Amino acid sequence: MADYAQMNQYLYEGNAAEVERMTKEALAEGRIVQEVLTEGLIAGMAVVGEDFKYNILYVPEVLIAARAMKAGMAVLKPLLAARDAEDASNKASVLLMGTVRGDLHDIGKNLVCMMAEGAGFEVHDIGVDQSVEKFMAAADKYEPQIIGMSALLTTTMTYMKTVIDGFEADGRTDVKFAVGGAPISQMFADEIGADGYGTDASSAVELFLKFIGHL
Ligand code: B1M
Repeated sequence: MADYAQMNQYLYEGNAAEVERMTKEALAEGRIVQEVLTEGLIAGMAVVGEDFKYNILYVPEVLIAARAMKAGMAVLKPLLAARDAEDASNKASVLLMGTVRGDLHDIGKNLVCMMAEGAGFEVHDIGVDQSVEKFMAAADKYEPQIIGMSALLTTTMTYMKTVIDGFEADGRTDVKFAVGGAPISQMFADEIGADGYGTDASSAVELFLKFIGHL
């Protein structure tokens, strides 16, 4: 039987091999992918976040825990990305995703990307620490209908407005902006003129589907 408490503990300790093994084991015994993700991985990372906040853990330990989380996510990725793959009707919809300038957090963004792929979107992930110029250059290249931005720091979340304003000043109003990340709220999204806010990866995908008129 899947022991999520033990899996959380391995993630906390940064034991990537055990997290990977237990993720595979949970799937092999028929646990649903969303449950393994939420209870096995995200719950473990929440404890890391708490202890990081109170200086019980420091950056190196958190980085190692993040590596363990990514090892588990790599096992789930094909399943998340394949879930609704038969719904090819979203295939024409292009999503550009990035974490904004000054911010190196990418785990949540990567999850949003995986689940959007699973919903049939063509996803272009430009990575972390992305400036408005980089978002614009990528938008020129991929012509997205939706741009998703992620920020995990209160010091970087304001840069989302810089990106939205930059596109507007350039007359590019044909794209929808979605924002998300731990410090983001609906109120903040409204304040900066974003078209929508996703509290987690599933609600982000629901929002993307609404943008393209599929919900
Ligand atoms: Co950082 N960090 N970190 N960190 N880190 C936080 C964010 C923090 C809350 C920790 C804490 O104090 N409790 C705190 C921010 C405080 C604040 O701003 N008020 C913090 C800090 C301070 C820092 C540094 C400044 C620490 C330092 O150097 N002194 C530094 C900054 C570096 C930088 O970015 N310039 C730093 C560094 C790091 C690491 C590199 C060590 C590592 C990142 C590794 C990586 O991402 N590759 C790290 C980590 C892992 C965290 C915590 C512990 C976990 C984040 C995470 O991956 N969560 C985090 C604490 C926390 O969030 N509780 C913390 C799991 C992930 C699945 O959730 O990212 O929230 P999340 O994504 C969710 C939703 O938010 C949403 O969907 C996802 C899935 O459900 N979502 C979207 C995300 N993007 C979305 C986009 C959407 C829609 C939904 O639409 C487009």
